[in-house]
Amino acid sequence: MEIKRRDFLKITAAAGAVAAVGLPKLNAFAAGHDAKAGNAPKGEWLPSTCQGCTAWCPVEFYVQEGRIVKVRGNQLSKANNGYCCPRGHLMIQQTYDPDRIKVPMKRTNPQKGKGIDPRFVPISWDEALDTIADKMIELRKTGHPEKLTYMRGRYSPTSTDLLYGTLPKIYGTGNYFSHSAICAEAEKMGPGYTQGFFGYRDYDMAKTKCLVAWGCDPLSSNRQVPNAINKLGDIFDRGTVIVVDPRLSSIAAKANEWLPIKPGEDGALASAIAHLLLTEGLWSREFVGDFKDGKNLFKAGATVDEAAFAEKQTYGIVKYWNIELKDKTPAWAAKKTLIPAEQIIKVARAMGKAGSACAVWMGPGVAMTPRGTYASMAVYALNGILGSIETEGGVFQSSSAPGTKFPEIKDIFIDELAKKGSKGKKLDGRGAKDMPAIMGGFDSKKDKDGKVTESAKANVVTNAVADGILKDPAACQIFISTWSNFNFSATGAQRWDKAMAKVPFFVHMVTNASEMTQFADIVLPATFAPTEKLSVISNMANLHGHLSIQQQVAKPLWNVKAEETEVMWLLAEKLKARGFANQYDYYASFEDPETKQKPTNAAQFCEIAAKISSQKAWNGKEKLKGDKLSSWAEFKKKGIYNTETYAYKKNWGKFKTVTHKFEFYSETLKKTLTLFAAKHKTSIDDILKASGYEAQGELVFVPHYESPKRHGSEKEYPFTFIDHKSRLNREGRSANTVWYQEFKKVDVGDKSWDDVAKINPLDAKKLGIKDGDTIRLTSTTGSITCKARLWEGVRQGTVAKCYGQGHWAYGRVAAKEYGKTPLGGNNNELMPSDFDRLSGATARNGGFTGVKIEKA
Ligand SMILES: Nc1nc2c(c(=O)[nH]1)N[C@H]1C(S)=C(S)[C@@H](COP(=O)(O)OP(=O)(O)OC[C@H]3O[C@@H](n4cnc5c(=O)[nH]c(N)nc54)[C@H](O)[C@@H]3O)O[C@H]1N2
Ligand SMILES: Nc1nc2c(c(=O)[nH]1)N[C@H]1C(S)=C(S)[C@@H](COP(=O)(O)OP(=O)(O)OC[C@H]3O[C@@H](n4cnc5c(=O)[nH]c(N)nc54)[C@H](O)[C@@H]3O)O[C@H]1N2
Ligand code: SF4
Ligand SMILES: [Mo]
Repeated sequence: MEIKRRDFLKITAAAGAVAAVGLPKLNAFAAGHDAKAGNAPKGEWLPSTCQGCTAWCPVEFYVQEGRIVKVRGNQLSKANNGYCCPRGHLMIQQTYDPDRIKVPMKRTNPQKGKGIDPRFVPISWDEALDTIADKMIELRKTGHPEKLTYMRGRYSPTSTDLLYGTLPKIYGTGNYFSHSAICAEAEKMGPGYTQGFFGYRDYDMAKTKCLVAWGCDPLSSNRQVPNAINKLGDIFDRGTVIVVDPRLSSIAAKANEWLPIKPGEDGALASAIAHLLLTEGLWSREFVGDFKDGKNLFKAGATVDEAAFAEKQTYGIVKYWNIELKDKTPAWAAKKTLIPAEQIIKVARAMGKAGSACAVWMGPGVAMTPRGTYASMAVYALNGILGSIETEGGVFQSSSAPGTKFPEIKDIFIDELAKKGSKGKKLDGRGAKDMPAIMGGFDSKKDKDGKVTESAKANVVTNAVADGILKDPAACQIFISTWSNFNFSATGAQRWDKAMAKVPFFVHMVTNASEMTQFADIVLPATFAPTEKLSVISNMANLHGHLSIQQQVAKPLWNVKAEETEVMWLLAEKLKARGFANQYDYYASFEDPETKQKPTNAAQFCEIAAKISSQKAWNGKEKLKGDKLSSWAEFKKKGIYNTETYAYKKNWGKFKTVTHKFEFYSETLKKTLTLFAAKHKTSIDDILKASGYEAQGELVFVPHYESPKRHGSEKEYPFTFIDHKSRLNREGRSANTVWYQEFKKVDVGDKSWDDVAKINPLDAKKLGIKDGDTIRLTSTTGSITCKARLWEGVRQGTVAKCYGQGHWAYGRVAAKEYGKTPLGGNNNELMPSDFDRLSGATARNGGFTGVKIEKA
């Protein structure tokens, strides 16, 4: 007898209900004090926001007698339907981590380097901020404020403006950098240069008939795990789940079709699927249009006359066919991708059948690769061909929540020195001929006389800052960084160890003394954002945008402060006392939207800032179609404002591209590159070549296949390295909790309390390696040691390893020996620093790292 999956679940659920009679209700906590639980103290659920990953989930903490004991999703959230993911629970251990930085500290060992004891000693907040202010004033006196560098790692989307958006501008440095280029910027190139939307997408999972998870695992990571876990099951009932990933991920293990692609060959697969969708007539007539006489002229190998096709919401489908797709058959792609042609055809047909209810969910595995811009465009373009842009079951631009910006930083707050300092060349080398970093397209500015100046945007190149410092150490005299750990999180991590050792004065504002902190001169203990910091977080999922409060849910045990608000206010006071009042004067000009009062201390400033940024959601003055809230107090109590549901086809006819269409032939990229090449007085082809791409001529402007790049010869480094996120990684921040270590085995193929490289058993046999052996992985950049895990979830010739372990600092749990010996090995010491140069993003995926494996 065959029981359908759904029926099976119904049967087991019914059986479960019987068995559960007499047991405590699963939601016992929700009721608060439960008589049956004995003398359990009364508690309450308090809302805040998790920032363990970029889902930024609205959550609630159950607090008993001032202690956090449990976590769940905010019951009012439409993004996560009241659930949090497994990582959400780790927040309790992160809050109460005994290895947290408890007070400000200063370094007493002038020597800096990996493994060198900083000999930190405790100091007061006053002494710490006095020291920083003195150094900052001293540097300004030399006339070179641009020698101060600020880098943010993770941040709050609103209060970051009070540090990242304010301090550099008023103090006078153009050297401020976000971590975003080591995050997922290349992913934005696909939707950006086709649809004019340089951002992360949302998905109508409740209606999707075919989900293609391509280079990501929405059940374990990516940007809306609770919603993905919640909705995936039903997609199987409606249609097909297809996964393109060289490694057997959680979602691949559940999928109807798993395509274990050869790393870095995603562009080939995308082009072949597009080829098949066109030759078999499976494109969207409503979105793309049709041949004028209704006859499909897309025949393999044959060029098509552009005049024969009438497009609707798109631009350049025939050019795309002629320039890239006509010869990219499934048989051609099968050789590149090692996916059988039959399977390519089968999945392309399933996608075509679902049509505009097929969502291609593209992730970093496609894009965060050398030359990733074009793979990102190629995979994303499938949504255009299928017409699943903003349709039922399709792919969406982010729904924005109604935030309010802080008051403008007027000219009176920016002195001449600051103006001069902000203008200089940036340490990250963005905009050089071989580093276009044009994520975002081009800018168009009109001056007073109506004259328009256009220029290509220059985006951040986070990982090149280390190179900038190494090239010219004198250019960085003061380095301030928050919520970051680039010595661990950035590829070619060894460069950061060298660079940070050269910085004469480094201030780190973090919760734990991780790898980067080992180089600090002053350490400032930061609030653990989700449980101790007041801010407002905005995001979207499940076709809703939201504003979610982040607040202190229990009194912090240690002397911690919020970096973007409290610390900035206190620092501004110190600078004012030294005769530089601009930052203070700017902050002091803020006004409480309810009481109209101006801040007079750090706590007031912090609260006023949160009120300003969230006011539209609760002031009753705006006509909003989402939740109804009537005061700041109500917003704080409920913790969330949800917008109305995102409307279908909202941007059809007005995409932010040059043509306002979905561009298969990107006039937007052409224009941006034309502006960029003109600035360098050279040709577009020359720029592409200098930046390491293969395309020349017209191919540059269409999504297309570029072959994968590899560091290390196949002979010396025969294995291709696959990096992926852990289901329990809260970015780089959870490895010092025992729950992370204890439950590490939830990563398919991994082991608890250990760090493993997953090797195909046939390869292991050839190498004479057994399961559990200690092995050494070596690349052109470095070596790491970990355990071997024999696992059939990777192809022969590849080796997969989770990112997250390998800490040599951070705390007693994360490191084998704090400050000295890592637990396992850090993938970023193996992966060389390389880029997708058109976006400036760091490469991590696409199998660009060749490694050799030896018994250690
Ligand atoms: N190999 C590999 N490398 C990766 C990735 C990968 O998948 N593989 N992922 C990349 C991605 S997508 C990203 S976004 C980056 C992230 O990398 P980074 O931006 O460097 O951030 P984290 O490593 O998460 O930051 C850790 C630091 O934050 C501090 N910290 C923890 N919680 C808080 C807090 O609430 N407030 C403050 N102020 N500090 C806190 C800790 O002390 C620690 O020093 O890593 C990237 N690196
Ligand atoms: N659990 C967890 N979730 C997170 C985070 C976290 O730290 N932990 N961080 C958040 C952040 S900051 C970000 S930026 C997002 C985005 O990040 P995610 O979407 O979580 O992506 P990664 O795991 O970095 O992407 C790598 C994926 O691509 C696969 N891959 C590697 N090489 C290739 C290839 O050549 N082709 C294909 N098709 N696939 C390949 C890997 O096996 C892996 O599944 O995730 C967020 N979600
Ligand atoms: S870790 Fe991410 S998905 Fe999980 S609860 Fe936190 S924000 Fe949500
Ligand atoms: Mo990220």
